[in-house]
Amino acid sequence: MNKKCTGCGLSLQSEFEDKEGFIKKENIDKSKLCERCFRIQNYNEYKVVAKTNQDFAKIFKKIDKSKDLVLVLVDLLNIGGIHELCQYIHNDVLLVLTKRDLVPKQIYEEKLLHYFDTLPLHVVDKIIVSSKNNYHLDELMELVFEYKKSNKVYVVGITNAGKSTLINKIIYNYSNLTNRITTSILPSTTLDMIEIPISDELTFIDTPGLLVENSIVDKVDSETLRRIVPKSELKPTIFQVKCDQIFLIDSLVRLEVEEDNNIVFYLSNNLPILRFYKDNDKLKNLEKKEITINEKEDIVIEGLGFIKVMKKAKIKVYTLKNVDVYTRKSFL
Ligand SMILES: Nc1nc2c(ncn2[C@@H]2O[C@H](COP(=O)(O)OP(=O)(O)OP(=O)(O)O)[C@@H](O)[C@H]2O)c(=O)[nH]1
Ligand SMILES: [Mg+2]
Repeated sequence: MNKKCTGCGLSLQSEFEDKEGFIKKENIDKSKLCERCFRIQNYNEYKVVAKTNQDFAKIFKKIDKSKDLVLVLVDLLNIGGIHELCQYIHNDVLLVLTKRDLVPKQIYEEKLLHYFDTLPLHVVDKIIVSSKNNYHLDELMELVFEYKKSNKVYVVGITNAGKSTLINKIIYNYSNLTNRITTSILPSTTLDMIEIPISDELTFIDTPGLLVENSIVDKVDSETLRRIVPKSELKPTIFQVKCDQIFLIDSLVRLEVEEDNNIVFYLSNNLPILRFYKDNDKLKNLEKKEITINEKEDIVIEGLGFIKVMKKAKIKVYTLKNVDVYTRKSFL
């Protein structure tokens, strides 16, 4: 059998129920989706698949051998992992910064675009889009036609960057196709390449996303994940810190700030932030990291969000085991 699931790209099979691509024998003629995609699309029920980046490296090699244009998608609120992705891509790249609707409106787009100037990629052009709001999608299509060298255009990125959502919007806006690629808030939704022929001149190819190691997203249950993933424009929360203070983010992070400072939290609006003026033991059982941060840098908690700190400081961050915490030049 060589029929592929139109949701995740895997070959369909009806022999092994616990393996990927499974579909019941009686459904094979009438359905285009494997059971996992059917359940995500219809019931929002997700079965986690254990993938590694080695599984995907083979797929990326195929892109590298081609001369086709590649759209590299970067989720503006989750830019971790992008440097790892760069090592796989040596084609011409159209850099597409996604999920504009989640970033505060007043942020200058030029500044956002500028931040990615030094990526080790052959970037022919850059654009900021929102698939959710149809923002700049016509402009994106114009750029694709301007720069494509063949009929094939690959869409790559870190898992959850929004690749499949973007292609679904393109299918809806610019083609007569009716299929829908599976999308979800969980990592590794797309599992193999999926070719989407938009017209005779243009086929988009969706690809599985690269996994970011040590991200919080694969260390929490699905209910917590729903709170972590931002759904609406981020409302930054600003705190003026005077002497020792403790901040708790949901049940996921404890932050100890010891000197006067101003700090801004960029997190999903659904994550509660509590401030304490007196010492307590809450969330002290989490893994502690001592971070030295310079002025106008961010502390990134991989997969959760980031915290902008205005003055040089030493800050203690407690969070889940094996979640990366690091500093970077301030982004927003
Ligand atoms: N607010 C907002 N959410 C978006 C946008 N694009 C995608 N998303 C959400 O981001 C999550 C991931 O989207 P997908 O399209 O499945 O991401 P992907 O890059 O295909 O992920 P993998 O297949 O796992 O590599 C989903 O919950 C989408 O609804 C956008 O423009 N705005
Ligand atoms: Mg996908």
